[in-house]
Amino acid sequence: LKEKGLENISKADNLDTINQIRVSLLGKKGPITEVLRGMKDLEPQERPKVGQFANEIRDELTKVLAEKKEEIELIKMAKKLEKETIDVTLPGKKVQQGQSHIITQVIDEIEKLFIGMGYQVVDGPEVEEDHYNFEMLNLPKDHPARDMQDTFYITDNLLMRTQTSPVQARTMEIHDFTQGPLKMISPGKVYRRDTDDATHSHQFHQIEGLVIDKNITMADLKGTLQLIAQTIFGEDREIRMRPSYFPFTEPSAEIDVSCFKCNGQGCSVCKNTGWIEVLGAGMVHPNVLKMAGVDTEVYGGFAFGLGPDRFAMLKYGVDDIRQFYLNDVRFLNQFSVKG
Ligand code: FA5
Repeated sequence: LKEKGLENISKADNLDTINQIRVSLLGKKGPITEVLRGMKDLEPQERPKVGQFANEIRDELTKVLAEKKEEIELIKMAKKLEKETIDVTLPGKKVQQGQSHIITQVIDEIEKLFIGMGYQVVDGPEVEEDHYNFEMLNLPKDHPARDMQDTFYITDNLLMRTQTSPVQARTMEIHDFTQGPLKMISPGKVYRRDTDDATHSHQFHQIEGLVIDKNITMADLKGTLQLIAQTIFGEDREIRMRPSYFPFTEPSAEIDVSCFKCNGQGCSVCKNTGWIEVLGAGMVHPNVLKMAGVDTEVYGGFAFGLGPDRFAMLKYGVDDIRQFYLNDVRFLNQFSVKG
């Protein structure tokens, strides 16, 4: 029985067979249990011998079964590991990398230019008080020019800022002129109840610029604006200054840039004029200076507000502003930052 059992065990190659052998040899109905159970029918002097012999066989078979079981489990594990080997020569999956948005790139470029000229970059709230968005900018309640910028109101006195100009008022109010002139830019999002079309969005960006010092003239403003246009668009793009009106500047001007590939013939973005308006500017109105507590006998300055969305359209030949807000990566990936 033992020899036969050991032979069967050594031939077994899976756990099911091992289990079957264990049950058939050592189970309740197996031969060894039967021998042990039949001891009571033996002569008393034979019982210890038979008992010891049966126990020895049972212990040995139990031990060999356990060893074989372990061996089979090890082989099984080795086979599994072999199957799961990683093929290091397979090409990996490429992780999609993000990049800064085309408008952020334009804003960064303009910021860099102004930081280089000693301007500070100031942040302001997007949910703004009527007081700073309009009143401090020479636009009292009921002023007709408020209609120039259709406003999203939150309450009577709170609104989504329609322009970055309130940051001018906030900064002027706290600037200590004994420490030197004020030179700042302020980039950020602005909101208007404009109907979306190829050149208008209800949420867009502006960069405000403000310089307050002694002896500032319109020539300083013009030179600064020319520098911006040349830096962003290159030498070959034309700019023109048109007289305009803003309640917070006097005199005021609007600046147009010649359109991409329009060659003066006109194109869709420029509504067949060959030009697109990219910024408003002017000499800071004395009322604005006075309201912020600036001494108009000593100080004056210029201000401008430019639209980076329009700048990006012109720089890259994008013919619809809505492209910037669709978050289509096929579009955005075309403007990856180089270097
Ligand atoms: C202003 O918002 C003035 N605060 C600018 C200013 C600042 C003038 C300081 C004088 C002194 P305006 O509404 O023209 O002006 O907007 C300025 C620029 O924002 C425009 O030239 C244009 O480039 C951009 N812009 C205006 N409306 C939209 C719009 N709906 N979508 C995209 N860009 C716009």
